[in-house]
Amino acid sequence: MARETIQLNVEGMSCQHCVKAVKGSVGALPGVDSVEVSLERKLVTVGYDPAKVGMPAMKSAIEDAGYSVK
Ligand SMILES: [Cu+2]
Repeated sequence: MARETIQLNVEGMSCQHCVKAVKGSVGALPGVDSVEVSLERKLVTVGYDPAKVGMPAMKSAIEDAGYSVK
């Protein structure tokens, strides 16, 4: 299966709870196989299968968790 990574700039994450919330909601999307979060850089790095999931679904998952994607 093809795998790609994308980096999203996410505003509003401040602690480990936020990291868990973002990892949980993005990680629950079908096709996502890894989620890394850097609080300092406000960066979420997602490994995914582009045949199954795309950036719009990731953006909504992050927004549903209460954060915003720039
Ligand atoms: Cu938090």
